[in-house]
Amino acid sequence: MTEPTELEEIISGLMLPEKIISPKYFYDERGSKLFERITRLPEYYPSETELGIMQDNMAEIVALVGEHASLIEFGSGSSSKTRMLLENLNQLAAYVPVDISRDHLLESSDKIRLEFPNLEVLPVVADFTKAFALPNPSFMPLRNTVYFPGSTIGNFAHAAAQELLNVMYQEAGENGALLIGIDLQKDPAVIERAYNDSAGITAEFNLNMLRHLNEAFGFDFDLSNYSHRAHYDEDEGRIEMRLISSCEQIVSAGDAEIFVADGEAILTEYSHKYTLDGFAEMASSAGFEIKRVWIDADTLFSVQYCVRS
Ligand code: AVJ
Repeated sequence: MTEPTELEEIISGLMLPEKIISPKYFYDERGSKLFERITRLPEYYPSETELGIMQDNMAEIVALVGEHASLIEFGSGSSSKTRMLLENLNQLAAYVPVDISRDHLLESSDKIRLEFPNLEVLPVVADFTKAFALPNPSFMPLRNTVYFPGSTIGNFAHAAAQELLNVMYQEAGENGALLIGIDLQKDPAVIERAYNDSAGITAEFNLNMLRHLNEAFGFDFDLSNYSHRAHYDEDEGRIEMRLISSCEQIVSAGDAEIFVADGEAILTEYSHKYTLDGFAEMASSAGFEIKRVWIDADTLFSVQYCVRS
């Protein structure tokens, strides 16, 4: 059996009784720029809060990671948190960013090389939801530290998040560790504001997904017929982002035609928020022991250091 193409996958998602498009399609060039703008919005607390936590606890983080570690980032590593870590960690054996999007990964790796000329940067093009082979740095690392900032794990439903932690455990290897950003459950109003910003950037980011599908896969979505909706489901502990159709319409790509009803929703993203216990349980099922949890004064966000137990 051959694997479905990306286009086939997108079309099957749109044929489901509850239409869905994967959040990975947010991030074309325009989408990545819009996300960067989101991270600077006053309402979008996660980015600034996580950066602050890292800043306030950097000495301890550096001591825990230790010398001659290999830092394996799940994602392409263009964030300011990554740069701050690289500036502070002592004698890293290597920095290994892992991302599926080759061009983006190699571009950001080149930037990191320019900024850190003494650092061995070894990008890996891979889908990090499945186990992948690690490169061999010139200096044998004393340990692998997997780095996964931004609470990006929140995009994954429970089973997939658990599986991702299992992969991280495997990649960390003997003696390895995990440094991860985890957004916390809190007043729903605070969370909903972060995904319904007053400048409308999150709405633009959400709608841009349709533009991306038009450009990359030949869909004919009319963006003016959809609007942004983000709702926090307190029982599930997650933000659910959708695009709502404002009329009855048909969208097509090649031979495929998809009927969209007036008021129908397309689910574009889950962003799970955790309790400390909830994340601890998942981490421990994967085989990690949580050594340290840093939290900001308003208990919005956490950065956690876990070791293989
Ligand atoms: C990049 C997945 C962590 O879930 O908060 C921001 C993406 N979506 N605003 C998040 C996002 C809407 C973000 N992550």
